[in-house]
Amino acid sequence: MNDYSPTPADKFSFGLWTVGFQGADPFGAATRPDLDPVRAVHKLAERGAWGVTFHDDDLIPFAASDSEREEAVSRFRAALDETGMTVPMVTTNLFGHPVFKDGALTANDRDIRRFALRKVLRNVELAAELGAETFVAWGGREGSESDAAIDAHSAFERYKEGVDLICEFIRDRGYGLRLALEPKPNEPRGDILLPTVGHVLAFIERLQHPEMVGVNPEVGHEQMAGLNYVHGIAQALWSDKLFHLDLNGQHGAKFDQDLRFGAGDLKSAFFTVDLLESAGYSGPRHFDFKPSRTEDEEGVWDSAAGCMRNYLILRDRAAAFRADPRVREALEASRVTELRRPTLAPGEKAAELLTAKEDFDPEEVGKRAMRYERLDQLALEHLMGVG
Ligand SMILES: [Mn+2]
Repeated sequence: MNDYSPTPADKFSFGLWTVGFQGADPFGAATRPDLDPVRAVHKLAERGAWGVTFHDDDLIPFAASDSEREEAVSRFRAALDETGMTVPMVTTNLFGHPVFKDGALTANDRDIRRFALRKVLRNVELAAELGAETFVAWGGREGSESDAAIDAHSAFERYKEGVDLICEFIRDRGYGLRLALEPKPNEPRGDILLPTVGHVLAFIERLQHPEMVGVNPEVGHEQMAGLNYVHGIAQALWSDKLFHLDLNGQHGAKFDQDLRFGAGDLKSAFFTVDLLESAGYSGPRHFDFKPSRTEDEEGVWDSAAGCMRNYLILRDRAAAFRADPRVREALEASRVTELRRPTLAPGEKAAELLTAKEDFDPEEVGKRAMRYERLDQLALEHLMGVG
C-alpha cells in the first residue's frame, strides 16, 4: 500500500517565499511571524523535500552589508549541508522595493535598469556558488497600467538587452546555468509583458543565445489568462524549453490565488502530472504556492505536505489510468494514438497529395463519432479513485 510519503527521489522543491509567506495581502497585514530560512530548510527536509529555491531578498535583506550577506549565506549553506537539501533554482526579486515600481529591466529610468542588472548579476554569482542549474526571471513589474506610459517596442529591446547580458555573463564565467523566463498576464501590474508561455517562447527566438533560455510556466498564471496549462507545458516540452515549472492551484480567471498544488482545477492537475510523468520530464517538481493567511506555522507545513502528497496521489492515479486496458481500448476507439502517424506518406509531396485518389466521403466521415465521452469518463473515474 502506497502511503504517498515523499522522498528526495521525487525531486520536490519549494521557494523560501512560499512557506515563508506571512500572509500580507492588499487588504490586510501579515498574520504570521517571519520564518527563518534555516528553519524552513530543516522543516522541508524532514517532510521529504529535495530542494529549496529563493529570491535574493528572501535570504539576504535588500540593504544588507557585505558581512551581513556573508553571514546569511553561510548559515543557509550549513543548513543545506546538514540536511542534504539542494538549491536547484535561484531567482531575483525585481519587484518588491519601491525603486522597481515602474519595472526593472524595462523601467523607463536607465539608472534603475542598470541597478536592476547589477542586482541580477550578483545573484547569478550566488546561484552558481550554490550549484543551481536554473536561474528564473519573473518580470512582475515589467508592464504598465496605461499604454501611454510605455513604449512597448523599446521595452522589448531593453528586455532582450538585459537577458542577453545575463546570458553573456553566465557564458563568460563558465557557469552551468540556464535561464527560465516566467510568464504572467497581470498582477502586480495592470498588464505584464510576456504574459503567457507562447509569448515567452516567441521572445526567446529573438535572443542572442536562445539555447540558454527556456520557460518557467506557473499553473495559476496560465489559468489567470484563461489558458490550458497542460497545453502550455506540452508546447514548452515539444520546444525543449521546459527548463523549470511552478506548481500550484488556481480557480480560473481571477487574482493570483497560489493555492497548494491540487486545489483549484484538480482535473488539470491530474493531466499535468500525467504529462510530466509520461513525457519523461526530469526537472524539479517545484511548488510556488502561498499557504492561506488563515493558518499558523503548523498550517504552513500541512499546506506544503499537501502539495507533495497531492502530486504523488495524482501520479499514482495517472499511472493507473494509463495502465487500464479499458483506457487503452478507449484511446484506440478515439484514435488518439492515430495522431502519432505522419499525415503524409514517406517522401510524399504536396502535388501528390493534391492528386491522390482516395475514397473519402466527407459526408460519411462527418458522421464518425470520437467516443471522447467514454474516454473522459474513465479519466474522471480514475481521478476520483474508482478506476
Ligand atoms: Mn502565482
